[in-house]
Amino acid sequence: MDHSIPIVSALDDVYAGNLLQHGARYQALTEAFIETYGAMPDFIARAPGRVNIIGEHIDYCGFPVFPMAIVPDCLIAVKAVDGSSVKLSNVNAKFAARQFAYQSGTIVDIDQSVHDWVNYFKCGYRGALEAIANTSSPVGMQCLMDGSVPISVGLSSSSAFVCCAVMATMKANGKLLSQERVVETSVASERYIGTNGGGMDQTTSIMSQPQSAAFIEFSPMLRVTPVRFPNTTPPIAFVIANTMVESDKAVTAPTNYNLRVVETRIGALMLAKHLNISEHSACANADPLTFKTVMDEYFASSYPGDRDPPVLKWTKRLTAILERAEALFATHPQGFTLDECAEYLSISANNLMKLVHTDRFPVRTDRFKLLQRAQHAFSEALRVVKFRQVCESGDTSDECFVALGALMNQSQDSCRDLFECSCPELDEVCKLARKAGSFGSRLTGAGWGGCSVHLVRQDSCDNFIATLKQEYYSKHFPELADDELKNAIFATSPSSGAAIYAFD
Ligand code: NG1
Ligand code: MG
Repeated sequence: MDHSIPIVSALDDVYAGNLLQHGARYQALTEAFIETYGAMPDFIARAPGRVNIIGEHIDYCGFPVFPMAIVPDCLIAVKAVDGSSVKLSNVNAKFAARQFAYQSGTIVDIDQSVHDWVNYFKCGYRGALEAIANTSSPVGMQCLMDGSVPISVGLSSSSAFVCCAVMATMKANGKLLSQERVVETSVASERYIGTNGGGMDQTTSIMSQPQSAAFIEFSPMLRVTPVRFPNTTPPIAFVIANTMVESDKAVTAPTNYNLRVVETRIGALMLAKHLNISEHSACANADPLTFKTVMDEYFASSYPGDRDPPVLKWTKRLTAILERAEALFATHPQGFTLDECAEYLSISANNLMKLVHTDRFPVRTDRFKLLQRAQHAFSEALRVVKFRQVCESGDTSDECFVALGALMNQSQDSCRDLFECSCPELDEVCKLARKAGSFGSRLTGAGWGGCSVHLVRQDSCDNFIATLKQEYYSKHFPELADDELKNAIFATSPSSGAAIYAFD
């Protein structure tokens, strides 16, 4: 059953608990819109950023993840006008105004080689028009954006922007589709930028419920289960700390993000062959084969664990399939060359690259480290289901901090040692954070820089932040101004998902 995007005319539906600070922001955006375009906007589309608590680099493997939406978000004030040109301005003067016209046929072309901020809007605009099948006469749009998600730091500023552009374009054309359709459109749209992303960020931005994290399953179909953190005393708090190391996924994709996607895809193909999973059923649908699909196919016939409670079933399956993956990949601990993979699969190297979409997302490497990537993916999936189990166990003792924190620390070790998507600054921040009282510290988002997330007791948040400012920021970035520091390290709690704010 599909869910609809909330249309609200009161902000407390969107910012439970953070109302005051945001009322002023909407007021300022509306006034700036009138100044820019000489009229009131029809509506303001809102899509939040997200922090991934645990479950890294496994959404594109088809495994469940555990992120939560955060208060920082992307706002786009919109007025539909005659004609078919789109005007896009930004309250942040750093992003110069842009204008483009709808071109019948291609709708709008996106030059991936130019890293221009308008490309993210164009992705959403194009995806939305394709989704509502209105590529004949879209309305003209006057847009003004205000983004408060720090950019390229792993908090999904890019996905918040694309989701917001999708909703804005659909709403302006009078066809705002369901949450599920907006997610599907946004995931496909963001790939026009050139990164072969999974669906975690867009799903979290669009489908999060207030005061809850989201247990997101992608396969066999998209399913979001709101999960509240254990009601401990004092409450659990999360602090986000940006290493200030820029990691623009769109730029480093061929040796980082997109390469990891290809390694897990090739791993899934080889594992399927190793387990004699028939090509036909495993690759039934057009989507590339994932580790999750291989695992489901492998146990589809008969498996004793079927009637076990969820975590026990997951544990049995993931442990069993990881053993088989290790048996297969341990022959090449230094990694496999493309030819070795193609030979194992009895297909040409060219066909293999096509099968894993490197024609659209080129990668650069001479070895695919399949053993390490599989070990991370399967073990991370198990940590996610265990994390949810602790949250839903009903236990509200201090033990929750320790159990949840330990899973986050294990995730960081696996990201650093097996998936190799950490960096020295992230490792340093996590070490300092644990010394400063964090129960669990790990990178969040794609990694290779960007943000980290820390599980702390709410009553020690301020001391924790002060210690990290002392131990990390004042040492490495003494020139950071106070307002930049406010954006670099901050406490956060689950925010609600996307909404359309319609002036009553
Ligand atoms: P960030 O770092 O927020 O761009 C990326 C992917 C996610 C997921 C994480 C790693 C996109 C749009 N986002 O997030 O799908 O794979 O890395 O867990 O590609
Ligand atoms: Mg992103």
